[in-house]
Amino acid sequence: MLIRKREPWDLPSSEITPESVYLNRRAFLGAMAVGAAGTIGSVSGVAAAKGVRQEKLTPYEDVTTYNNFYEFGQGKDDPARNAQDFRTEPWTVAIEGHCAKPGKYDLLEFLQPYEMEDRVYRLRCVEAWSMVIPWRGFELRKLIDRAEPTSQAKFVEFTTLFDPERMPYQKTPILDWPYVEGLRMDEARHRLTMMVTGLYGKELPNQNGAPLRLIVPWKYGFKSIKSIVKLRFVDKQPVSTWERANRGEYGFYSNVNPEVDHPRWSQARERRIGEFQRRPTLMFNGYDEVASLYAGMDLRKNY
Ligand SMILES: Nc1nc2c(c(=O)[nH]1)N[C@H]1C(S)=C(S)[C@@H](COP(=O)(O)O)O[C@H]1N2
Ligand SMILES: [Mo]
Repeated sequence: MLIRKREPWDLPSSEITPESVYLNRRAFLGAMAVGAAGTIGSVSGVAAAKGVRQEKLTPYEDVTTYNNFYEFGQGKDDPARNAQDFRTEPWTVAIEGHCAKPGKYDLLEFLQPYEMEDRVYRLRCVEAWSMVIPWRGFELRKLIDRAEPTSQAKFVEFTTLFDPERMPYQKTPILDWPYVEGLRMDEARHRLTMMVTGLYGKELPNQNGAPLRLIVPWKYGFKSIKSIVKLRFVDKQPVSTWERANRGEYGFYSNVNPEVDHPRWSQARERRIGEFQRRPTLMFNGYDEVASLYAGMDLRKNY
């Protein structure tokens, strides 16, 4: 049996509290969008999971009703409403590019080799709000190892489903579809980087990126691409959707760096969803252990 040191972000399933599971179940029964605001007060007692410095979990109802997912609209409450009927079956995931084991898999077959774990990570949006969420998934590096990338693979490019019939705002030009993101190979292989299939111990709700998304906790939320259908090993730095939309505002690295303001607002502080007082934003969103990935890089230029 593998005995592993308990990390600050680990959340044994037994510690996903009864309150959160209860809320979760109720949400799945349809109380999700309507009336959510009225119950925020009652969930403030959700026990803080060990880790992420003992911070309180963001209530399930906030996590699933305050979203960014432009394929389903630009308003924070649009995804919860507009993604309700999004079909995630069948779902295929393609592994392409510079690797020894490319392939195209049905989702279940694709996930089969991986044991899921629950981890509490902060998610910090470039819009200066943040949440603390128990994600369920596996380390991306395990997937990368299985694909056996060649020495030409310097970056991983991720692509969201393109299907305007299923993702209605892809019929509009608000972004250059499909949504694309990328990580440098060492960022992708960092043990904090997760492929995610669930939250609060349950399947990923559609509005949070079902059935498969990325979570990179030290970067701004937009790097955590949703509803992924393709991973591609490439030799050149991918051009991400947000860079393409506005190069002056969104760079490739997009590390949380409170010292670099967004051109239109400060990044020094953030509002934790469900709270009123702003808190200072931490470098790398508090995940100091990734600092070595950027040693020698100017993180003001490589924003
Ligand atoms: N495909 C896709 N992925 C996406 C987005 C999007 O619009 N489309 N929005 C991003 C942004 S800006 C954020 S902050 C997070 C939000 O994740 P959440 O809704 O689960 O909190 O998803 C990211 N992933
Ligand atoms: Mo975001």
